[in-house]
Amino acid sequence: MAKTPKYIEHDMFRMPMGFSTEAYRSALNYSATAEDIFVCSYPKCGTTWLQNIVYLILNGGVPLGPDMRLPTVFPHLEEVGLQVCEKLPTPRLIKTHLPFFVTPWHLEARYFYIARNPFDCVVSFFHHTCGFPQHYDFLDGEFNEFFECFISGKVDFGDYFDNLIPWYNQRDKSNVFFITYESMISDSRAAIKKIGKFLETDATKLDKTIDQVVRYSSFESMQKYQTRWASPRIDAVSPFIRKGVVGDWKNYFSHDQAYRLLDKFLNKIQGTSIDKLWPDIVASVRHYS
Ligand code: PPS
Repeated sequence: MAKTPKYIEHDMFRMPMGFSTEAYRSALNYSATAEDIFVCSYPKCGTTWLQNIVYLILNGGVPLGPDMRLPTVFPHLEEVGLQVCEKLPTPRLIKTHLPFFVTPWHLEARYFYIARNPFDCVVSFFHHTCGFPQHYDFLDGEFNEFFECFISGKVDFGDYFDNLIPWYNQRDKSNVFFITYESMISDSRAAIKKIGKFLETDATKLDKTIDQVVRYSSFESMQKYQTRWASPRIDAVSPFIRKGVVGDWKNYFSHDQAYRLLDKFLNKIQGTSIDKLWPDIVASVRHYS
């Protein structure tokens, strides 16, 4: 029989096994403050990369030390719960995969949202789901099985589009910064400058440290220090910083899968301008054989 990933459910919201109900429920009651900086996303869309950039900019280009972990200084709200986040120094740096409507909101808090095309997202999510057996029990899982879970929205943190669309609709708010993984890949320095501006970092100061921010947030640098990005209590069997490219989906998708996901994409994004985020995606699927 085909193997599917296992999850736990909190109030009909799927989460990785091991994430506690108490932490999840308390996360929903976290009171955001004016100084908070959130990095929000659907899983596998470049969250860790953006978190590291924010951390580096605020830390003057100095990277995490060898004994430090990103999840300690920039914790995942619904994984650790409210109390851990309340104890963070100001500004509190908080990661979340919660949908917009339940993300703790403050008019003056700052919210980054990073989006990635769903085709590459599902591939990365597949590797992640195989790579954390204690969370999903999907060690030797197959892409085809995971694809079905993803396209029906039955994966942890819910349906990709239910996360993306409401956040996309907030993109013009002054306290929201919306960016795509693909734009960061095509020009990370330009992205870092914009991120710095949103963080109100003095431009002259950022000019002095930007080379270090670029260097320590590069794929090569982040791949070298894998243990810094994952929580210490987790043993991954595959690397967290895996491939870092655009278009890897073509190494996994069948023709049928590509068309089915494109169909869902086009249906879901009707009435939005989300297609402009990834202008080549429709053509590349239509030419995919
Ligand atoms: S998680 O578990 O939801 O927090 O994962 P997330 O960090 O959102 O996404 C992981 C993917 O981001 C890639 N990544 C990077 N790409 C380019 N440059 C840098 N510096 C970088 N850091 C992380 C990571 O490799 C995962 O994508 P895939 O496609 O699996 O490589």
